[in-house]
Amino acid sequence: MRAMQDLLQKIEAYKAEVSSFNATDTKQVEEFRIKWLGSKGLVKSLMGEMKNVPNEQKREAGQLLNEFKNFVEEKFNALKEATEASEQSGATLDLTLPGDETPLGSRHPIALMRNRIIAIFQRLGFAVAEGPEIEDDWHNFTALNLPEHHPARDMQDTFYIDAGQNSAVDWLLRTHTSNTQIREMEKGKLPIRVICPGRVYRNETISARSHCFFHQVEGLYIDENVSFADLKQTLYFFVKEMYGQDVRVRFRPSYFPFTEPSAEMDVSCFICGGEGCNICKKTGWVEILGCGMVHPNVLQNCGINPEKYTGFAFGMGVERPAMLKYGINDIRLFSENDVRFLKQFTSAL
Ligand code: 2U9
Repeated sequence: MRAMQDLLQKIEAYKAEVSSFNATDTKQVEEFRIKWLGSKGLVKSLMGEMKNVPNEQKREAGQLLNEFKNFVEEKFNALKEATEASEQSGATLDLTLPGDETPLGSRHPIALMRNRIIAIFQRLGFAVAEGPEIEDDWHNFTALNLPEHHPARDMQDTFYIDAGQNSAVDWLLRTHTSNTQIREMEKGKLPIRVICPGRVYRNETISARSHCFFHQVEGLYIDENVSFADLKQTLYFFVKEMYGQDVRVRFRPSYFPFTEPSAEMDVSCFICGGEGCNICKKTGWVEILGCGMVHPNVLQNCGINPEKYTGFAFGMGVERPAMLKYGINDIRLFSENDVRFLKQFTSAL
């Protein structure tokens, strides 16, 4: 009984070994033949074990052994045929062939534009700061001098988070990256010169022109004796680096609760050069950012003495300049993750 069992086990194991064997040249095929089918090979030695099998099982054992021998011979013929064919056609391994190309990802156009903006301000000594997208009411609104009943706080414009009845504060998705500057100011280390990129959320209907989330880069500079002249020079440098040395700039008075005085900055249209086109709505000017001197109340809210320190701040969206630069006509493309869209952009910074 045992002899038959041993034989069956060996045949199974040998079959697995033969099946998984592969050869790349005729030399390996010959080694295979000697090992399995040679006069001192494993098939012969298995045959020799027949003598230990009891008589009444000899017939069955002989059949199995014959099947196994055929199996090895078939494998040998197949290996021989394959290697001879490839050697005759000269298809040996060509080490000079180029390797498989590694597919490279690409940078998202929003990241490309954001990095361009950041790099310019970094050259002026601004550090990058990031803050949370889920924020409390203080850092997003109250500290920024947004009065309690300001329309921006409305449920219509802001995504509030239901944190349950016991929550001591109102939680929301930040509506601008200004929460990050507030957090920098609260740290109490002066002077401050930071640039704050990030995603912000507003409760808007999604269309080709607006989305319920988008990206901003905001900046803040606080020190003794910082003036509106510093603000203008910093932003002049930025636009000339961004849109070329010939670009013209104009400031228009504006209003933001967190800056006083406040302004919006336009550049001469970089599409038509100021002649008038669809992008600048025939005005020759394109609005690119808002700015102003930090309101004394905002400094005070963060424990900074407005008698001693002053500062300027500015903010801009990333989507619009990216759409203009890359000729993208629908803001929704940025968040659809369609590879046909994404792969059109470079993998460089
Ligand atoms: C602090 C104090 C002041 C940031 C500013 C703007 C003006 C502005 C908009 C541009 C287009 C937002 O993306 S947008 O819709 N931003 O016009 N942002 S001043 O002022 C600050 C920020 C933080 C502590």
